[in-house]
Amino acid sequence: MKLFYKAGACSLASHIALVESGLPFDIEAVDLKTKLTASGADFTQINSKGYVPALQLDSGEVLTEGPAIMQYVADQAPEKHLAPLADAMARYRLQGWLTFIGTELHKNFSPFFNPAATSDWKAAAMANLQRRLDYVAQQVDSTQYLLGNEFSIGDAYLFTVLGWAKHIDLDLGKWPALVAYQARVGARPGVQAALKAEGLI
Ligand SMILES: N[C@@H](CCC(=O)N[C@@H](CS)C(=O)NCC(=O)O)C(=O)O
Repeated sequence: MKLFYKAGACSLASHIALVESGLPFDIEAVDLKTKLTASGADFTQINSKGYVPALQLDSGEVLTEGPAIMQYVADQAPEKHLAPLADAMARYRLQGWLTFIGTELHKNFSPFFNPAATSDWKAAAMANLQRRLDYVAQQVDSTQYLLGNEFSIGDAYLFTVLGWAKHIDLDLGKWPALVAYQARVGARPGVQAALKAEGLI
């Protein structure tokens, strides 16, 4: 398998999932401006949506959308418990988290990385982020990870988006539970390995 990624972008969550799965994989960086991969390939021929992450399977098939990629990876290594089994209630809770992180957090960070975003749009997104992070902080205050005491791909995704706060005017210090959570997830060897491979530490 090969993961197409950009350092520190949402593809980091899929990267963490791959490392935590213990499965063999390669990574290749993508320049999102030129849409060229590190080896010079036209990324739009790999993912016509032009964004990361994209996971090329050994069959040549390409899977896109972070939550789908992460669930695929988790299901290839069930012994690692990166996602509850497909028919368990906890799997639907995980999908709830992946949707929440994707739509309520990730996409409210997006205007801060979009040069065309207006200040009104950014202000509305920041207000949404503050409200949603209040909720997330309450949730992780009493448990180690999103689903309880076991790390899951939901944590890979939440950790990744929380990492963007330092690039915008969003001080996570307001939520000690989030700071503690970030440190807890960030200390995992698999997370450290993915950060290192992307040149982030
Ligand atoms: N819905 C997609 C969103 C992916 C996405 O937002 N990727 C960003 C990086 S975090 C990107 O590659 N943006 C560049 C672009 O859209 O051209 C997913 O969840 O995988």
